Amino acid sequence: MSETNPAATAPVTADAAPHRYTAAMAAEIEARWQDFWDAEGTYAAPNPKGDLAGDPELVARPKKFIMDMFPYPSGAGLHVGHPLGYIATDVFARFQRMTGHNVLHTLGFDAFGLPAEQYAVQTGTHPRASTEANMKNMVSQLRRLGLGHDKRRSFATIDPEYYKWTQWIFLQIFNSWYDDEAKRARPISELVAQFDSGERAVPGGGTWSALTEAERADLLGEYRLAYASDAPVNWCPGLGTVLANEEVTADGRSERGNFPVFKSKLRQWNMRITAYADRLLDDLDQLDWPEAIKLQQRNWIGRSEGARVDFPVDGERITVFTTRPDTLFGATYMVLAPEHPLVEKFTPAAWPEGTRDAWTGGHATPAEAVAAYRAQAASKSDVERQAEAKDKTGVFIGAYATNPVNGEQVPVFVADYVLMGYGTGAIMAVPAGDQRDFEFARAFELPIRCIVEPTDGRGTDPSTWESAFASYDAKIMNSSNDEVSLDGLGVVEAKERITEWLERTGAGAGTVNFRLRDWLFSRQRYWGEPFPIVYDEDGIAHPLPASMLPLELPEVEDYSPRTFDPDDADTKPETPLSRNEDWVHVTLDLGDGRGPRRYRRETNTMPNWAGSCWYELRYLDPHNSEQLVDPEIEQYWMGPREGLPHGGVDLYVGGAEHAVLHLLYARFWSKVLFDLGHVSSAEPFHKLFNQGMIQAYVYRDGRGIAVPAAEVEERDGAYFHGGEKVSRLLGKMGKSLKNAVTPDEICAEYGADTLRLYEMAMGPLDVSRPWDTRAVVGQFRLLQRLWRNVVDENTGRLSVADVAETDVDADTLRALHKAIDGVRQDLEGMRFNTAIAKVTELNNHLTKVGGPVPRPVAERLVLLVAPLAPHVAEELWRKLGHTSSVVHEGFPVADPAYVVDETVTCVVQIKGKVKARLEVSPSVSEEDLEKAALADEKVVAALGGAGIRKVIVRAPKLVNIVPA
Ligand code: ANZ
Repeated sequence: MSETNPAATAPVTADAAPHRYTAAMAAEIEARWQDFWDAEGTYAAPNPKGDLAGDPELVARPKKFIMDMFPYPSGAGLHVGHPLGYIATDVFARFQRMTGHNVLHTLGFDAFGLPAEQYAVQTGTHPRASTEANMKNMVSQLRRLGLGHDKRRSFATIDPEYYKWTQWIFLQIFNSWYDDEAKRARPISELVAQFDSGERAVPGGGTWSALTEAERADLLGEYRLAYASDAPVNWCPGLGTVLANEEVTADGRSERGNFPVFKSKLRQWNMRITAYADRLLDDLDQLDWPEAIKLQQRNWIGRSEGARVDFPVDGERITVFTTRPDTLFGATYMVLAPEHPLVEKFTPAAWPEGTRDAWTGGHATPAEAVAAYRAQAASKSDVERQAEAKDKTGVFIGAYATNPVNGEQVPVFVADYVLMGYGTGAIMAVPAGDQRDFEFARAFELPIRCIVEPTDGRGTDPSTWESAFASYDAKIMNSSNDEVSLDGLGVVEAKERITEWLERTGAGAGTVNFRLRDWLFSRQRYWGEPFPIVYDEDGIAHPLPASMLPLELPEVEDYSPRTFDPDDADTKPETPLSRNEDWVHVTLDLGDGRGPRRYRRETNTMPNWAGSCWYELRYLDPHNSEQLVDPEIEQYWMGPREGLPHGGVDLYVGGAEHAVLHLLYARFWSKVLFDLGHVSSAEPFHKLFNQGMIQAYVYRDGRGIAVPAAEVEERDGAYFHGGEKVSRLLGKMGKSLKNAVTPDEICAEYGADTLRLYEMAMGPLDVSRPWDTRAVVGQFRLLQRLWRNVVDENTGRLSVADVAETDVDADTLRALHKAIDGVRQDLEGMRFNTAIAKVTELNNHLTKVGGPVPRPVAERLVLLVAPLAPHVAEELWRKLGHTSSVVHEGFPVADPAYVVDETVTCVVQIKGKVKARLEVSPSVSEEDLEKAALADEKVVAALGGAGIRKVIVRAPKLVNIVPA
């Protein structure tokens, strides 16, 4: 894609030939076929039953469910970067239709949530009005691209008929618990039955029937998969809402808006996603997803194996989580997170005898020291607290705990480097083995005991060390008591032995800890799904019966969020829905035998991720008002496939930024719905593909301000705007950087088929690529040549030679069948750029041969192009005399006789000198090529038995061997 493409300056419209393929002709053809497809319902995918039932012959075909991550209806509309994935799935879906599949492909809108709301607030319009206007605009932009969507299946998450079912799923989750033994969710009524019958003991003793209603509600709240809790949450005053961990960046700010986020105790709804941590982790292995995304999910779930150890304190105990129980003999103090609930309990009225000045922070009493330290910690983000480089701070709480392994009394501190949200919020500190503990111990003059023999020559006296010593390849020392000795063992064996001892003596147990936290599920927003929950006069939460769904969003005078000074951690959220008193306070008969009563509605709304947690299911059966989805229809599209325990969407394409948000949440909901018997697949998306980004050049003037890219001129490799030299850097495309190019502009100038080809030809789909408007014309010219190969530009009539395939020259047949074979494989493998290269090659071959193109060749050329440039393909197919749409034609099949295996020559060098030449397949793997080279007679002879130091392989053309 050269900037100085000579073709770029040639006119593309003004031309003598009256029937040449021009932008005007493309516009006419495209509009006509888009109307035709709509009128004919060409892309309707039939269901096996129900209101979308259809052609049984199509239903009987193998199915393909191909899906995009649906868009937010943003006010800015689409730029050319947005449809990259949509075009790719469309090409793939069209190819699948032509290879005999019943293809479900459609697109809805993810229309609740912050972006839509912020846009509404900025423009002073109601979110529904602005969201709907934005959707309308995007629908027409997308229609212009000729995407083959089954429009009957489209919807927006803000449609009450859709969010009715989002609310219904919430109720299923609320009304279930996770049975750790059965390893699945079960209805909460079954748990109640267990408590009631005595099969399961009521925690704290007593019987179920003796509990008050409030006590029962509290107890069940400990089990429900959706529950309200007072745990510290991420409070973002700048946005005026609480956020999930997944929405907080690595440096402790809001992913949206980049505001500070604080830990604050607020009663909020949560989803018990942690119950599914193991399954979310294990089932990843079965998914056809990019490894990078799987890795991100694995890291986010963060499974650590270790032990819980109890340290007694005054008849109570502090439980810690450690991944290194083998270092227990080196634990010389303990740390509680400042927010730890036991801190108050263990803090005595006065400093104990002999407390060092350095430990008190200069405060008169432990309570004062702790309160001051807590206030200081609350104003920091988790990341700031954990920063490696930072000076370690903390205060002694005035209490000592007993190290169970040696009976030693160890002081207990609060320090902010221990987080409440991980493990148990308490640690045993092993300064010799953990760098943070080491630094803290140095700062607070705490003992450091060498319990792992250093292997780096530093010696076993920690007073001479400059850092902790951490290694898994060392031997334990100084670690024995009367019952157990770890001395001389390696880390792995020592862990096993001490865990055994902990379990035997009841001092602890082996355990697995996860980094994953429960999903904070409420937001202080207007523009989201209302919770189907009401509270009675005692504050007990009751689910609405399904018959009361959807619970529609009420009108409020002011829907904007209440935001605060971004740095003021002491603020409290306010929900917009609470402003509508009439809606909040209601008299309802919930049908639970209690008759009509006064209730207060929940005024939080669900997070914007809720609607995207299950939308794939609604595409299947979009108008069902009786069920989430008909089981037979769900089974047809999503059911488990051969050899795999799950089914799911066959191809899901979207950006990599959703790795631990949407993609984790949607998997969790699928698993709950699966456990409760509503769906047949425990995974929503079988194959995931992340498309790259379309980047664009950003031009900045001397002050660093972006100037409109369209106005920049290039002269001798430099860039100028209004005479001033400007800098050029590759960046994101967008309005704010003044470099957005819209699909509308490109469609107007060249047509949608050209835009589609250009986007697909830019490079491999998963790689980011720079947009270059000047290069688009290259694909336009391809279509012009294609047109010219089939149609007489002067008369507009078909100009192919009506001959049989047997009369076609051998060269052309070879070119044709190689192209068919290659394009077929490329489209199946989603290598759209190389598929286009092969079509181009065939088309150029026909141009070069000259004369009318033989009909058997022209027809197949058109079919090859059809998935990529569907409008022009339809038009040419019609011109070729067919009366049916090209969409359901069979994709050409290559005749193997003409697809002779191509080979390339690989040079084998030894110490840089050519010793042999091999004929190999162009797609040979590096391993195979290395083997072939080393096995070659000439190479073996040249090596003369010498060993090999190194082999450098550059498949398919070069192998360089360096003998020992
Ligand atoms: C003793 C020890 C000795 C530790 C040693 C490490 C090295 P991962 O691997 O991430 O699971 N830890 C536990 N809970 C914590 C919390 N709430 N905040 C901060 N740190 C916490 O890390 C687990 C280790 O991190 C635990 O093992 C604990 O320190 C610390 F040579 O215990 B270890």
